[in-house]
Amino acid sequence: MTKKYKRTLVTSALPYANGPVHIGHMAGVYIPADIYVRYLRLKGEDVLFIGGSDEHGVPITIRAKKENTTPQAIVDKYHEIIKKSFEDFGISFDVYSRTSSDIHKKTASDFFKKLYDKGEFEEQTSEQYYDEEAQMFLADRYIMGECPRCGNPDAYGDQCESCGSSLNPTDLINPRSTISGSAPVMRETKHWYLPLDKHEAWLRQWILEDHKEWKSNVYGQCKSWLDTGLHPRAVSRDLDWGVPIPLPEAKGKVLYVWFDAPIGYISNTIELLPDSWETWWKSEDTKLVHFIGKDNIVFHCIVFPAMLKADGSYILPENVPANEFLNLEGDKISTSRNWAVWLHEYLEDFPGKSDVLRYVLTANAPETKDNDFTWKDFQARNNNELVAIFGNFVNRALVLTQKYFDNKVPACGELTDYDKETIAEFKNVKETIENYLGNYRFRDALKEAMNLARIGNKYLADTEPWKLAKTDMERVATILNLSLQITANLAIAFEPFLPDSSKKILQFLNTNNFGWHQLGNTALLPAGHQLGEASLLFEKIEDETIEKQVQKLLDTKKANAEEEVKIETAPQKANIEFDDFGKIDIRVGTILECQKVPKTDKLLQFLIDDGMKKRTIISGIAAFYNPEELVGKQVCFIANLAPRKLRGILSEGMILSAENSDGSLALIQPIKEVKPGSQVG
Ligand code: B3M
Ligand code: ZN
Repeated sequence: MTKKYKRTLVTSALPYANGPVHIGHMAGVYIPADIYVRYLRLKGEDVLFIGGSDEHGVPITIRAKKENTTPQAIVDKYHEIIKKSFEDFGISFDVYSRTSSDIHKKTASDFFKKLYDKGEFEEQTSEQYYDEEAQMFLADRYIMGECPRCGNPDAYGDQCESCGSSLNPTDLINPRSTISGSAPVMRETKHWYLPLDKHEAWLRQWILEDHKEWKSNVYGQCKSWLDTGLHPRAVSRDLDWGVPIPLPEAKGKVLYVWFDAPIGYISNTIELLPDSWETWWKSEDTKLVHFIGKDNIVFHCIVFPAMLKADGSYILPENVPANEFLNLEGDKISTSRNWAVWLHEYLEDFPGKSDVLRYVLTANAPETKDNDFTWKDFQARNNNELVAIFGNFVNRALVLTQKYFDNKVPACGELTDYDKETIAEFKNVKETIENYLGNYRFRDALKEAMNLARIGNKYLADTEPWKLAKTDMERVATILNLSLQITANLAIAFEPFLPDSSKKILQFLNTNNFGWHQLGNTALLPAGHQLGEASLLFEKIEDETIEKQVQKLLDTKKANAEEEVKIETAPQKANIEFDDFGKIDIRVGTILECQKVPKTDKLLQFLIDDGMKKRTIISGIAAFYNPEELVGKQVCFIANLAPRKLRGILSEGMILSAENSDGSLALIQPIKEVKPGSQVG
C-alpha cells in the first residue's frame, strides 16, 4: 500500500559537536540524505531537510574536562567546524541549528512536561554511583573499573572497549570515579522512565507488520530488539550539562541526551518555520524520513516513535533508511585514534573537489553491509570513471561544438537508427533512477546516472564526428546536437549526486536549471543557442597525490603504535603514605574449588581456604586458566575489600594477578608454600 503524501520531511542524525565530521558520517548519513532531498526538490516536491548539532551528552563534558574548558566552548567550536564542512560539501539543509539553542531547550522541556502531565513516565528511585569527593552522581562514562567479562582494568561503566560488551556500572569490578579517582558509593536518586514495555505491542505491529519494506538491516535490528523484549528507559540523568528537567523536585537533573536530541529535529523545524512547523510534524500527509547510521537505529525506530506516540499529536517516520559503517583502509574509523579522513582536511588537500568525494562515497556507500574506503579506489574512481567517462564525454561534446559550430548548438538533422537506439536507451534512465532513489538505493541510482554518461561517451566514440567533419557536416551537426542534449541531461541526472559538477555543466551550456521531469528530453537546448565557456569537469589525480594521503595514514598508524608502546608499561601511580598501604589486608589462600560462573566467558568462582574459613571470590581470569589446574594452588588475595555481588554471587575479596602488555593475566603465587591466611606485606 503506497500512500500519497503531500510533503516530505527529511531529517539526518544530529552529529555530536565534540569533534569534526569524517567520511564515515558523510557516506552513512549526510550524502544519501542530501541526494534524496535534492532529487525531491528537483521534482518540484515540497520537502524540508533538517539538520543540526547534538550538543549535549556526557562525551562533550568529558572532552571539556580534558581540554580544561567548558562544554559550551567545545560545542561552539565544533558546531562551526561541522556546519562549514556540510556547506563545503553541498549538504543542502534548510536549517542547521543546534540543541543548545533556546528554542530547543524550550521545545524539549515542554515535550517532557506534556508527557509527564499525561502520566506517560514511570518514576523510579534507584541506587547510583556517587562521587563523594566531587559531590556528584557519576554518569556511566565517568566510572571505570575492571571488566567482569575480559578483565580489562579500564572498562567504562557503560561499555568495555576491549571486549565490546555493554555493561552497567555495577558490573565493574573495583569501580573508580574518573573525576576524583576515588571509589564511588551508592546513593539513592530518582529518575523518570519511558515505559517502552507498554509500547511494545503497537511497535511490533507498526514495524514488523506494517513496515516490512524497511531495509533488512534496519528491520532485522528492530526485530531483535522487539523479540528480546523492551524495558523502561530512563529519560533523565544526574548531570549539569543538558536541558534541565522542568520539575521542582528535579534539581541538578537534565534530560538524557537521547531524549532531547531527536526533539532537536522538531526544534530546528520550529526555528525555521515558527508558524507552519506543525504541518510538517503533525499532518498525516507528511512523509517523515530519518537518515541515520546503524548505531542509531533503536533510538529512531523504537524510542523516538514511542516518545512521539506518547505525546499523541505527532506523525511517525515512514522510513528509517539507516546505513552500515564505512571503514578506512581496512580499519574501523576512530576519532580517538585519528583514523579517519576529516572533511575539512580533505578540502585542504583537494580544494574544489567535494564532488569527487561525494561520488566515491556514494558509489561505495555502506548501504547493506560495512564497506571500505581506500585511497587507491578513490583515485581509480576519479580517473577511470569521472575523468575518463563523464568528463571526457562532456569535454568532447563542448570542444567539438566550439571547433565546428562556433560554440552554438547545431541543428539536428535526420536521425539514424543508431541515433534512435541511443535515445531509446537513455530514455529508460529516468525511470530506473527514480525507482532506485524511491527505495533508498543510492549506489544503484548513481550507477544508472553514470550509465547515461557512458551512453554518451560510447555514442561519440562510435560515431567519430571528428572524422566526418571533412565530408558530412550535417551529420556532425546531428551528432553534436544529440551529444549536447545528453550533456544537458547529465546536468539533471547528476544534480542530486554531484551538485557542483551539475552547476558547472549548466554554466558550460550557458543555461538555467532544468527540472527532473525534463530528464530524457532530447530537445533541451534549441538550435543556435550560444554556449558558455568550457573547462575541464574533472581532473586526473596523480599517484603522487594519493601516495601522500596513504603516507599520512601510515604516519597515523605509526604514531598510534608508538603511543601503545608507551602505555605498555603502566606509569607508576602517585606515592602513598605507609599507613595507606597498611589498610590493605593481603593474604595467601589455598584454592579448594574452582569453577566457571555459568553464562559468562570470563569469570571464575573460587572457594579459598583463608586460614579461618572458606571464602568465595569471583575473578575475571577464566580466559587464562582452566579451573581444574588451579585447585590446590596458593594465590594472594585482598581479604578486606568490601564484599560485592557479581552475577548474583557474593565475592569476598579480590585475587591478585599481574597483567601482561597484551592484556593476559597471571595469578600471583608465593614462591614456596605458606600457611593459608599468611599476610603479605
Ligand atoms: N548524536 C549520535 C551520533 O552522532 C547522535 C545522533 C543523534 S540523532 C537525534 O551517532
Ligand atoms: Zn571487557
